[in-house]
Amino acid sequence: MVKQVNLPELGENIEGGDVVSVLVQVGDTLEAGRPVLELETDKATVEVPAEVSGKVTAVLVAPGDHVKVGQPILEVSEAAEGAGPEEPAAPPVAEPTEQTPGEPAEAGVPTPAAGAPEGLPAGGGETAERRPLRAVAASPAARPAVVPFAPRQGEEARKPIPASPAVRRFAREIGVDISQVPGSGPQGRITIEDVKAYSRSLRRSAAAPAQAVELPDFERFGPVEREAFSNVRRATAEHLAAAWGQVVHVTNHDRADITELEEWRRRNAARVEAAGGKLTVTAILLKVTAAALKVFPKFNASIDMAHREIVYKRYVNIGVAVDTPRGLLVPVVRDVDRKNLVTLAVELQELAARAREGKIRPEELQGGCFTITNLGGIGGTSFTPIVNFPEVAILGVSRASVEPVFREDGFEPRRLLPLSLSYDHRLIDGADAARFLRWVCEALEDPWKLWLEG
Ligand code: CAO
Repeated sequence: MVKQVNLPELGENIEGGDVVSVLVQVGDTLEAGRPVLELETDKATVEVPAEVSGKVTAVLVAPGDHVKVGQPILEVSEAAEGAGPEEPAAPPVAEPTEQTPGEPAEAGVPTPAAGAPEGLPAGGGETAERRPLRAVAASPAARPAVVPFAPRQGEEARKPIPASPAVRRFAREIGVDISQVPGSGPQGRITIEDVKAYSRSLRRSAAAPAQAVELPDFERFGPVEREAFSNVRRATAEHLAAAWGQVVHVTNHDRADITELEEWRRRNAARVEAAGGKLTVTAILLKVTAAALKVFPKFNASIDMAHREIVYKRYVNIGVAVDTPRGLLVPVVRDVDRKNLVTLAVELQELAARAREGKIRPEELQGGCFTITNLGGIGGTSFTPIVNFPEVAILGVSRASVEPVFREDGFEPRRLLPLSLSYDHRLIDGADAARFLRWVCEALEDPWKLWLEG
């Protein structure tokens, strides 16, 4: 029997993507789980696995096609044995019926990715099973651009949300946090129209900073070429524009004397290499920054403007910007405060390699509390990194160089590492930032500080 295979649910807030390559052809024998498509979504490029076993009788998509969740991609004549169940198409969003208000609050529902079309689930309907997907690239825009990310708290959280279950389900399906939606009905009751209007306003505010400004006719001055944005580039542009629009950016610069640390690094390089890692400045900075985040918890926080609250994270996950052929990716090293330097160096090397090879999973790009971006391997004396919103600070690292430094007995050649800390001035004062950055510098100069204070 020939079965139509539809594009399965790909994950939260993913509604479809562009086909990068088709990994099967007519006549191929499929096994459930084998990748059939490489699809570039606005979050990641993922390999879509087959959900059925059998023989491919038709390929319904080609590279460059835009495919939506639920759209047919293949036809397969099912194997008599061992065939897996077919993924159902994404259910259409039924027009919800109004019901009695008074359901408990639902918290922490992420907002939609910019550009999710209205009325379509932005991925992850409540009944859809999540499939394991292998991401082959992703952007920092894996985060929603405008994020009322914290749950309602205290008194607020105990108040019922005046919306019917169907309206709440609709909000959940399109990725809207119902607790943020202003209701226009009697006693503030939230209707389906309110959810749609709120979703539209989020998209507008997310897109606003990146909105098109009229350009001059460049061809008047000479020939030009145009190239369409990839999904990743579009999402990156939107995320950074939204971050730029939200965060009140200031950057502090400082320099750490890493002369002794550099000798220590070279002495210990072989040991870390034997464990499969590379003892680099970035790995060392992971360790030092994790300790600094414990000493200065405001840097390990987010701002919840909707509730006028600071959200302190009691975990330390640090993202590291990696330069890859598909663009900038920020994989996250988890629980950095609980790992030794050898483990961190191995993990960093492995994550960066997988990011470059396009093998990072979407969830590995989420959950960061703070970001390190090291351009020192390439060059530069300082820069002003953009805070990876909703984080509140990011550490930029430039190229270490040997310079004459005046010490007690005159000038000495010392290796100095330039550091640039950008932070959100809404939460962090300049003095806080200077102290944080100084602490990092002093810990690099005298690692015993980690024992004493870290
Ligand atoms: N100063 C001087 N040398 C540096 C350095 C620095 N700040 N940082 C790295 N290096 C050196 C390393 O020591 C290594 O040299 P050796 O091989 O002689 O030891 C070499 O540069 C390459 O280092 P690396 O890149 O392999 O290792 P890393 O762990 O320091 O960095 C990573 C890992 C992923 C951060 C880096 O490879 C990378 O991708 N950086 C770019 C990040 C980026 O694009 N940021 C911009 C984001 S904002 O648009």
